[in-house]
Amino acid sequence: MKAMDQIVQTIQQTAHYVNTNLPNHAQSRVSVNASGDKQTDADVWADHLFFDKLSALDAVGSYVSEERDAAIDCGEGYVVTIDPLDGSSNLASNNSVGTIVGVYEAELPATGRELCAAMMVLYGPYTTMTVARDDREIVQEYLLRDGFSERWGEFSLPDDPKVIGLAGKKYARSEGFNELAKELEQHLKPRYGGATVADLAQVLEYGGLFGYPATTEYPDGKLRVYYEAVPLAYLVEEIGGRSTDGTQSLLDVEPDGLHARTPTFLGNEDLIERVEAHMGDGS
Ligand code: AFP
Repeated sequence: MKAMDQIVQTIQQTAHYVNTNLPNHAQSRVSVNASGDKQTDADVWADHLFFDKLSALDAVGSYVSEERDAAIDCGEGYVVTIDPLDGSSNLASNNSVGTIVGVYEAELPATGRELCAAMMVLYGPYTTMTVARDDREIVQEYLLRDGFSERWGEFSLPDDPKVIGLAGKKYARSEGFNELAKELEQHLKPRYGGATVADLAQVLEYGGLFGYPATTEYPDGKLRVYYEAVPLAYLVEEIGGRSTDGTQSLLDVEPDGLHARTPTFLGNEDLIERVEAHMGDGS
């Protein structure tokens, strides 16, 4: 089997297991990890599952997880970055969570231009997995049920945007950003849930904009370059959408460490242009 197929299948199989066993983590305890982020028992559990399965593959040379301080060397092969359980604070309220994966042929540090695949799993009322690969023409969505992964459809982005999901408390965001948000929210329906994969899924279904800007609490934005922003930007750009950190595509961001953060905006081209026009004037 091709090395990339091994990785995709392993993520699918592990996601099935995560999906089936998430109820055991409904009341996950919260602690703080080494980089100062909240970490639940479920984050640690999912990280161990994905590590055990991925590190056993010949295809994987390095495992780089949001839940770990450093990359784990597994031999020769692709560098896999992962947020094993994105949005885990949503477990307490029984809202959706996800898994985000990036696959690099290059060693890190690298920009998103070096990605050769990205995937996201959404554990919602049903579980889906979206896969973008540089050796495939289309971005494929799979429905994961009864232990199988069915090809479900091709991913696309509607031209006529309908929804907007913006993070951050108003008082913690810049005045300029709040002005832009106010303008956009006149025409787009606000939809924000606090798990990037789930929030992005709404944008991909209905068209629109997802954004986590810089705030006073997170001056560089909250989302991690390697584990959230860049792999999701790859998925969105592969289907004709755009991404930005305010001035450039997220695929061009040069992270200054494994846990670097970035302001993150993903969605329809015209909305990303409006974000860039607004932020370009110093807002
Ligand atoms: P958790 O995994 O700690 O729940 O964080 C999720 C996340 O990194 C991302 O998925 C969300 O978009 C963002 O944080 C939500 O942050 P706020 O709680 O500040 O809205």
